[in-house]
Amino acid sequence: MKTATSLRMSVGILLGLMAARGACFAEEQAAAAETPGATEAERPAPATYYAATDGADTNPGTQEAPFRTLQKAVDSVRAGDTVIVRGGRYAGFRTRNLQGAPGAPITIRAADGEKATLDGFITPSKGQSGYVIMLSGLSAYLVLDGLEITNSDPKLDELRAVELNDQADANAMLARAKKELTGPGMAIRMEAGHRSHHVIFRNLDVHRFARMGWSTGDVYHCQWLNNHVYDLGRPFSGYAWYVKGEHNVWRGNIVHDCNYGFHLYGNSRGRPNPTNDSIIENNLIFNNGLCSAWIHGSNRGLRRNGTAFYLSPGSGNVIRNNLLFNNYNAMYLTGENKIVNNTFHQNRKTTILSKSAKNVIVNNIFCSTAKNVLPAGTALNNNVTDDPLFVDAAAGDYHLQAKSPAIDAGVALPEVTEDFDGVTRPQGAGCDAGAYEYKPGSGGRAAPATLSRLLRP
Ligand SMILES: [Ca+2]
Repeated sequence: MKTATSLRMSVGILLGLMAARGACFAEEQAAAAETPGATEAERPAPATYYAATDGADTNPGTQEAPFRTLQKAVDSVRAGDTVIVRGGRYAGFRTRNLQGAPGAPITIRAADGEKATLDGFITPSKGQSGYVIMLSGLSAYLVLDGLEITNSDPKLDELRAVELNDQADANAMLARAKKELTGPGMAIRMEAGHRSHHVIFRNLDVHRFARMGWSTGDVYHCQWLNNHVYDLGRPFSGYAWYVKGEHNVWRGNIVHDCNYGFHLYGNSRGRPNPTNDSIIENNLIFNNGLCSAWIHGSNRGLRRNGTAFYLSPGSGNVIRNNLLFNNYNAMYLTGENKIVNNTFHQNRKTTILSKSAKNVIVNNIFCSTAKNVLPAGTALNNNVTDDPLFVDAAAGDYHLQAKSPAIDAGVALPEVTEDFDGVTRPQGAGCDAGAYEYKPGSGGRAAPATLSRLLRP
């Protein structure tokens, strides 16, 4: 473990974290140069606009006289403003160069306790490349919070239900899908080539798309927090996240029943902009890798495998305290990353498939019939492969029983100071393997409530 490589990586990651928490970056300076308008001192007081299904776009957008569309609301905002979306169904929106400012983000959120749904099927678009939300140009300092984003196109159910026995069936169904699906295939797109940054997506419920959740070009210092993302990538091959860039964070997301879950990519053929120096932590990642009929370039076929977490190319990423279970392939990696204190359970084909010996794989639980496929020389230490004695995996409770062999089986890592629940590591004689640290005498800690609910038969 204490190799020169891992120490060098630790320093690199710490530097990355420090950079992520700093205030001044080249891309922000570039963004500031592009951002027209007022300085902080000159900026008017932040406004709050409302959208409601009984509103009108001729209204002023106040709580008493709300807008009808999110498009009108988004077209009205400036840095620091908030849009509150009342309960009900809405069409999506498009923006260009929508930018808040440091300390004055533009926030678009659901009203407290109300279910606000952006449904792509309200304004259907031809072809599966459409999206419910399009963030064109350079987007910066935005927050999207608490919204449901989906596509209620009933054709999706019909096409997904077509029985596929061979290539000819798949081709015929895909040909129909291209013609007959009219809702957009993606939830959110951030336009490539603009280095968008500081966009936060949190508490969103993104589901039921034929292709993707998010599709972006390179983005920086963006965060995905506590989103529920599911039912994506069928019948076309697709992803919950198709994202690249640096210093991004995924934390606390629940990702399931997708073809691919995370697809963190980079440009091919040695060009720049891989996925670097990002943090992926405390996510629940399960039932991904579903079979999807697919079209990829000129190739057509039945895609029988998918990967829950795909990262290539990219280095300096820390993947910690995640639970990955019942996926087809759990994880694919190249580059030089840290995969530490994750719990892998009942993944089916491969657990970690790595194309690089420089990935550091430490303190994980591997409890699967699936195997790791790793190059010789990979730093593979302090992982637990014996039955880890989970409290109740079937109910989503991956805490450790008192006699678990994972207890104190790990090594102390500077990147992992807490567990999935936020409990300080280590407890007892040393760090545990897996996403949860056993805390003697703490009584039972419950499984994540949403996970328990989802797994309940
Ligand atoms: Ca311990």
